[in-house]
Amino acid sequence: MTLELIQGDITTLQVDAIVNAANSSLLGGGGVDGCIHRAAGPQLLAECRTLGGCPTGEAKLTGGYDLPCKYVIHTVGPVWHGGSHSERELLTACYRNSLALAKEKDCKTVAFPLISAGVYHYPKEEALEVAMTSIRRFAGANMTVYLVAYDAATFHLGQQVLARLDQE
Ligand code: AR6
Repeated sequence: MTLELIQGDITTLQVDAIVNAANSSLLGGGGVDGCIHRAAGPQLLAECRTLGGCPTGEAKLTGGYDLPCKYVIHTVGPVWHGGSHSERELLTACYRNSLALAKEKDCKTVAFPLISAGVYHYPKEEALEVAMTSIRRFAGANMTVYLVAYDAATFHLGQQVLARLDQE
C-alpha cells in the first residue's frame, strides 16, 4: 500500500472513494461534512436519510453523486474528552471500518480527511499519528491512500509525524 500526505480540498479529488468525517445522524453538518454535501448535491442527503445514522467508530457507504469520486464513506469520529474515553480505539476503528468498506468495493484510491481533528477537537498531532498508523495497518496491499491536510500548518505537522513514524 502507499500512503501519501497531501494538502488540499478533499472534494476535488478524483479517487474511488473519499471519507467523510460525519456525525452520527449522517444528515450533514459543518467542516468537511458540509463541504462534501455541498459539492455532492442534494441526492447525497437523500441517500443518507435512508441509512438510519451511524454509531461512533463505524462507517457507511454512499454514492458520490456530483463529486468526482465514485463513493463517499461516512464515518463518525469520537469527540475528544481528554483521551481516557476510548478516543484512540474509536478513531482507529473509523479508519479500519472505512478501509474495510473500500476493500469490499474494490477501491484502489481512497482519500481521508483528518477525522475528529476539527469540531471534535482531537489533538492534531495525535490524530495524524492514529491516521497514519491505522492506514498503514488496514489498507489493502494494492491501495493508494491519501491523507488530506486542509491547511499548510497541518500538512507540515503531518510531514513531521510521518518522518518520526518512519524512524521508529
Ligand atoms: N477538505 C479536507 N479537509 C477538510 C475540509 C476539506 N474540504 N474541510 C475541513 N477539513 P471537521 P470532525 C478538515 O470539523 O472534527 C461536522 O459538523 C478540518 O480542517 O470537519 O470529525 C460533522 O457533521 C479538520 O482538520 O470534522 C460533525 O458534527 C478535519 O477536516 C463534526 O463536524 C476534520 O474536521 C465532525 O467533527
